[in-house]
Parts: sequence; C-alpha cells; structure tokens
Amino acid sequence: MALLNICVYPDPVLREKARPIGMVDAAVRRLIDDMAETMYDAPGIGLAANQVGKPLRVIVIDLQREEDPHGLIVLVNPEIVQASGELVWEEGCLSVPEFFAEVHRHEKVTVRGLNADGKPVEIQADGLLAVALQHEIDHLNGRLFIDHLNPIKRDIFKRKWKKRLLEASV
Ligand code: GNR
Ligand code: NI
Repeated sequence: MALLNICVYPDPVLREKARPIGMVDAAVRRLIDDMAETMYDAPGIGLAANQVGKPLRVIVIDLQREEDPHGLIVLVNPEIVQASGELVWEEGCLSVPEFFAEVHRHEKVTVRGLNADGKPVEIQADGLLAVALQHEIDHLNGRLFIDHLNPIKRDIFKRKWKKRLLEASV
C-alpha cells in the first residue's frame, strides 16, 4: 500500500474524462488499495482516480459514520442508472481544499458498477451517500462541485482562489 499525491485545482487532470477499466486485474486492485489508504489518510469520505492523477473510472467512498452499514465502497466503471428528488448539501473536495459551498444534487440515486472483485454491484443511496456518489462520478467526467455553483458564488470562489494563489507565491 502507498499514499498517493492528491491533485489540486486547477490541475488539468481534474478536467479529463476518465477511461473505463477493461478488467479488474492486480494493477487495478493495487490502485484501489492505494486510493482507499489515501482517502483515509487525508481524511476524506470519497476519492476518484482523477484526483490521484489517474484518469480511470475508479472511485472509493467511506462515509466513516457509526450509523453507516456500508464501510468501504469500491466502484469500478460506476454509472447512475436512476436518480430522483433534489437536496442541497454543503460540499467540500480534497482537490479544492478549504472551500465549501452548498450544491444541489439528486436526493436518491441508483448506481451500478463493478466491485474490487470485478463483480457487478448495484447501490441504492440517499442523503450523504447519494451526494458522495454523484460528487465522485462527476470527478470521472472532469466535473468539480464548483461547476454546480451559480455565477455569483462561482465568482466568489474564483476571487478567493486567486487571492490564495497570490498569498502562496509570496
Ligand atoms: O471528503 C469529502 N467530503 C465531502 C463532503 C460533502 C460532499 C462531498 C464530499 S467528497 C470529499 C472528498 C472528495 O473530494 N472526493 O472527491
Ligand atoms: Ni472531490
């Protein structure tokens, strides 16, 4: 196992459309293990392969809550096959550190993909798990949570980020 480097906005790899995995082989399982370790270390509740510089369709999620029965969720080639309702959740992202904003998402989603054994799985989710699944699948399509903000809030984000980059370069 190894910790991977997390890419930060505006790294172009975060804008790439991730490629599907042909077969869940040893190399893919290694990537999954390293991504899980990196997510727990960060700590975060999810991670997409783009975020560690590998535009491949792999995500890991662990809400790390007592009441959550799922534990570590691994999805290869995940696809949203059903979505309904709407909710608003305050989101953050390991690739956009220290910026948080409310995002509108579907309230419930059904997601299909492969697990770490390459077997088909289907997950029905609501609440935070539904939010995390949509956030991670967005990453695989080169989309970030800041892309969901209205023009005014996006502008606030851009100003804050510019200011931060200037301060960091002093
Ligand atoms: O750790 C994370 N927390 C979080 C909180 C609200 C909505 C989404 C997330 S995902 C984020 C980790 C991350 O950046 N995954 O891509
Ligand atoms: Ni993220």
